Amino acid sequence: MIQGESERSYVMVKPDGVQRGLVGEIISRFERKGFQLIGLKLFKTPKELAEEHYGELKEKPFYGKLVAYIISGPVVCIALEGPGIVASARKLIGATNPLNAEPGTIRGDLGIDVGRNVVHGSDSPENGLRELGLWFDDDELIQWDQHMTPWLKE
Ligand code: IDP
Repeated sequence: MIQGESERSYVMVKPDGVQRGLVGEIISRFERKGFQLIGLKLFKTPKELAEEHYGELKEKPFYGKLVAYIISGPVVCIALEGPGIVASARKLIGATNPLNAEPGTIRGDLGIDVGRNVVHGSDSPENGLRELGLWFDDDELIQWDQHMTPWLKE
């Protein structure tokens, strides 16, 4: 039996991940884990959206460079659903600084610089919903029956 309510998380392949050809690898890690994909698009981020998404970091010294990095090329927006998805996605993604991220995590396996850390994942269920609202229109999120469910959940 799987514990916990179903949650939603906003995961994003950042411009470095797209440029490096890591989109398939990153989506694949979440698919193989068993989480359900409910939204997916390649997207060129408007500056205002990047600023709003990272609004909590406005006072940080790296904020300007962070926004510039996020709008520097296309990103891949990924909406995922599942029990405990938010915490689980954060574990799969690994620590913010790839040099501190455990091997086996996305950042631990695929990066070396905190300013180029390949992927984003929401840090709370509330932020998951907030971020999905920022990056996706309602009609871009698809409800569908995952026929694998009986093989994933008791
Ligand atoms: P998170 O992405 O692991 O949740 P946050 O602290 O929310 O980490 O920071 C958001 C993003 O800001 C990071 O993913 C990274 O791209 C960038 N960032 C965080 N700390 C630094 C830093 O010290 N230098 C440059 N960029 C940073």
